[in-house]
Amino acid sequence: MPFLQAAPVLSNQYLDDRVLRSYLRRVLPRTVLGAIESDLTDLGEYAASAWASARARAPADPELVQWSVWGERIDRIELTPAWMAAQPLAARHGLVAAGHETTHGAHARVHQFSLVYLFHCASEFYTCPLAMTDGVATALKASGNQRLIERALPHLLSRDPDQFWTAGQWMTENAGGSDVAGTETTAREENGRWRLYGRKWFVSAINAQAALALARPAGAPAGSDALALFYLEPRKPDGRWRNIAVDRLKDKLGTRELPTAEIHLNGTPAELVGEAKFGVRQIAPVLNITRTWNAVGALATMRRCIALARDYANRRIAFGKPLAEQPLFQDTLAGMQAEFEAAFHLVFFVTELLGRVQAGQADDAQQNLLRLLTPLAKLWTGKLAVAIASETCECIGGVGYLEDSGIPQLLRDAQVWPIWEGASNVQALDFLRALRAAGGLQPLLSAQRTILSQVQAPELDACARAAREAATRIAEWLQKASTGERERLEAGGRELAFGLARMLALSLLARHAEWALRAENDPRPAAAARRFADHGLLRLKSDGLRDAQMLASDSY
Ligand code: MFK
Repeated sequence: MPFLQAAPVLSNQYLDDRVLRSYLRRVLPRTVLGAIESDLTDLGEYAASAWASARARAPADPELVQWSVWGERIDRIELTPAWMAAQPLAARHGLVAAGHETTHGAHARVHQFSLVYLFHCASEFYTCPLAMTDGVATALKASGNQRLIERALPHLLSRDPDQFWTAGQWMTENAGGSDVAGTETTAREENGRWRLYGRKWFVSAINAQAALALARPAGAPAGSDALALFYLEPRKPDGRWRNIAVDRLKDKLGTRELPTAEIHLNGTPAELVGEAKFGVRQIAPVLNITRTWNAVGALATMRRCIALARDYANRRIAFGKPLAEQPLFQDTLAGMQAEFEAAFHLVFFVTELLGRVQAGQADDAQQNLLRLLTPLAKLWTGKLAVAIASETCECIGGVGYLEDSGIPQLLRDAQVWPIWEGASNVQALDFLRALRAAGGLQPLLSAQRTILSQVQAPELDACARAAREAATRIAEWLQKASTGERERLEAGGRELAFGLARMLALSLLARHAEWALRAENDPRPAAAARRFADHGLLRLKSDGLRDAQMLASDSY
């Protein structure tokens, strides 16, 4: 018998998830958990079977068919099998709808994002158009535009696959993805109707039935305030494009199942969402919702990677025993688990806040907290997912580097989390923007005090101390940085954001660990908190602005 390696296998991804199940038991009333648990179990089963079936077939990319055999320009996009399966599944399970339904009150977002977390990897990034659909529904509600609300929301929030629409967010142009002030797409009013002309450079949800797009009304001045937000439906009822040419699909490092297109708008009819300016402000709700999806998707990547590495470690024998029994491997896995577990509690805390804000149950401090934490969660989890996916490749060794093991795809896909929806530095700058609006760290620090007041167990003493010390150091750093040159604060923005995210994540994990010790007699969250605290929370720069300028401009 030749030597064979055993492939990692996934079991039901809900039933097998200690972190998610324990968290839901703490935060959800028993009746709510009872009502949603069979749905979560179904998606957990789907996640496991989708992983197995994807291993059994050749990978497929979507294809753009630009011309019919008869010479007509059709720009048809052929989707992958996983995407064809995802559309009805997403509608039936209410992947978007659950976040907006009132059945479970302020718990709507925890419910929805538990579904998203379980579905993401199996969906092969169908969660991308779903995220934007959620964002567009949220922005339309905020706009108060009754006509568009009545037109689009019954579709965007439908659980009926025949009625369900997805929606896109068309912002990025050649001139820039981060700095949208350079938007060149023009809106012209022709015979009482707005039409859009220009080129959108990264259109992720090209198969969506609706979209929000930024454009500059003809004659409006330069700059971002003059941009307006438009709603459009890209296709006619017969499926033909409304004056849109799909130039090509992007050839991407990862997320290859997701058809991301370059398009030209050649007079596409559109409708103003609000006033004919301040479009960035109007599209901001989309950004905040999709950044939350991003953080949950990054968590899903981490969880998938760790589940595979752990299963593999139980099967793989080296040096006479399973990897899972070898101290250094155990330590490696423990480090990944601790980081993931802390990130999990931060991200799901954000979903709790979002649910409360949406249900009208949040005070000003909680609203500020949500605004501050959304970019922090997106920034930290995006980077962490890449690190954990990379470590997973290494855990699985040479086979983890082989395409058909499915592991390299996790790493390539993970690399998108820190890039799209605003790269890490954009999140850091957005955090500084939100910090200015909130008037400082107070909402964050007082939330942390409340959370840590619930941590009493001696096993968690060191964690609570580390979190408090980090808060003090951050406040001192910020005080100093805020009194100096503006560049100094900006240059330190990324590390400030990481530090705050890790500090609050440790506090939240410790609070959950306290509960798990008492309510579930489970010492594992406390072990995760101790390990996470050991990793360290802060890498604040002392005064590196001049050094950074020198190093950044380095040449021979
Ligand atoms: C599971 C799957 C998940 C996700 C799938 C997603 C697929 C995504 C494909 C994409 O990547 S789509 C493109 C994503 N693009 C971005 O995220 C853009 C990144 N750039 C930024 O976020 C910039 O910060 C921004 C474009 C917003 C800068 O614009 P401006 O106009 O130069 O900024 P300014 O003047 O500071 O802000 C204008 C207004 O918007 C201000 O309001 P006021 O006028 O009332 O003062 C800001 O406060 C407000 N604003 C900006 N960002 C905000 C915000 N308000 C709330 N939340 C925010 N995040």
